Amino acid sequence: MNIQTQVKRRHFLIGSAGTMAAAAVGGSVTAQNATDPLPEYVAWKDPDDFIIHSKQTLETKRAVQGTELITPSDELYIRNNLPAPSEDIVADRDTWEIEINGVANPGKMTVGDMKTLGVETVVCVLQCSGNGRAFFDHETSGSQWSVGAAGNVVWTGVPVRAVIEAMGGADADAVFLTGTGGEEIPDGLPPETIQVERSVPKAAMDQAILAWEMNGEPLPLAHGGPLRLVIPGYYGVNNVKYIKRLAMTVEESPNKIQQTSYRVRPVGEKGDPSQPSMYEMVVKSWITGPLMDAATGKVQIHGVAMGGVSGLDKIEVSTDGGQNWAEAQFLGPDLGPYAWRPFVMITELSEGTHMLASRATNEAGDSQPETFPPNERGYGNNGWRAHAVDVTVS
Ligand SMILES: Nc1nc2c(c(=O)[nH]1)N[C@H]1C(S)=C(S)[C@@H](COP(=O)(O)O)O[C@H]1N2
Ligand SMILES: [Mo]
Repeated sequence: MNIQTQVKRRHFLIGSAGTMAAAAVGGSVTAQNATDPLPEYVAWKDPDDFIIHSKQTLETKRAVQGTELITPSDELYIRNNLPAPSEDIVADRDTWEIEINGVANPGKMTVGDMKTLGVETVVCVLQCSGNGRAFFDHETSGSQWSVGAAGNVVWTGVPVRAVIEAMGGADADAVFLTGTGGEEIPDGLPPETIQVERSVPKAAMDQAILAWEMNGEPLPLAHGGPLRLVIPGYYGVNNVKYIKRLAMTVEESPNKIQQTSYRVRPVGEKGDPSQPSMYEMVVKSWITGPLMDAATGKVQIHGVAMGGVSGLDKIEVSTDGGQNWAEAQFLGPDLGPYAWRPFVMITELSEGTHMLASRATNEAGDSQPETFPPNERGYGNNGWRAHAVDVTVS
């Protein structure tokens, strides 16, 4: 049996339990067979590139990530808490209007207006808070992501600070930058229970942009077009898609997704606002090949590494389950502190089973721990052991 069968089997077991639990509470998760066509809004993606957890949850396959410097848009994972809005909202992109509050001159601004204020390009990892959740031993509700709820993306848009300045500057007492998603909330449901609205510390304004372009093309609806808030270095959920309101606020959003969801707490405890919110990402890496059996002799071990909110210092690889480590090489250019870097190491593997692991260290001096402590929702896993792969060489 090769590693892929083992991993799949484990994920299948955990995954089906998770899906059933989610369906039981929310009723909104629809199990999807891999043979079903992809839903309309993501029909331009290739189902073979993904593990399809649900219509709103597509995970990029580990092998597909390979040594890609930039994740092509059609390979990027998808995570929607609510059904995506209609394609109509990207029909005339420059007329998309967002409301801006918590500034000296509150009002509305269109994407067309924003394009005259300034433009920046930033490369950053987009990663779901639950990426790596499937590797925890305890039972977690939520999508059983392994490594594929992450990609490295080129975003282009206007710096948030330019927009805030154009509106006369932020209110002096503002503490947070709050973005609201443009999904329609079904009648009868209190918006605060399901609306995607996230608040991040206002210091994130230093790097935040409102993006209309992804990987050099107009931002696809599925990834938040016509306009998306991008907070480089912050977990996926803070990167609000189809943003319709941006506000400098004194308080965090009262919505569930801010108050009690995405909170790190011990296993068995409920979420509450006193617990840490999923904001800044941490140093992390994983091997993307080989994942299956290999032949004896020389092999190329490769993967991807990210520093979180700091650049990468080094990446090490172990072929013996973490007893010995050797430095691997980064491949291609360094695209900044928020981007990931592919890495490779060419080595010789003898006959037998080898546990291949990778461990990244960032410029701040943080290294991946051997094991990341379990937490109720399975957020933030960057333990190197859980991300290792067993490869049998014969
Ligand atoms: N408006 C809106 N923004 C959203 C979401 C959403 O459901 N609605 N999901 C969030 C979560 S949890 C993640 S991980 C990322 C996923 O982005 P992607 O689908 O472009 O990969 O978007 C975030 N922004
Ligand atoms: Mo997410």
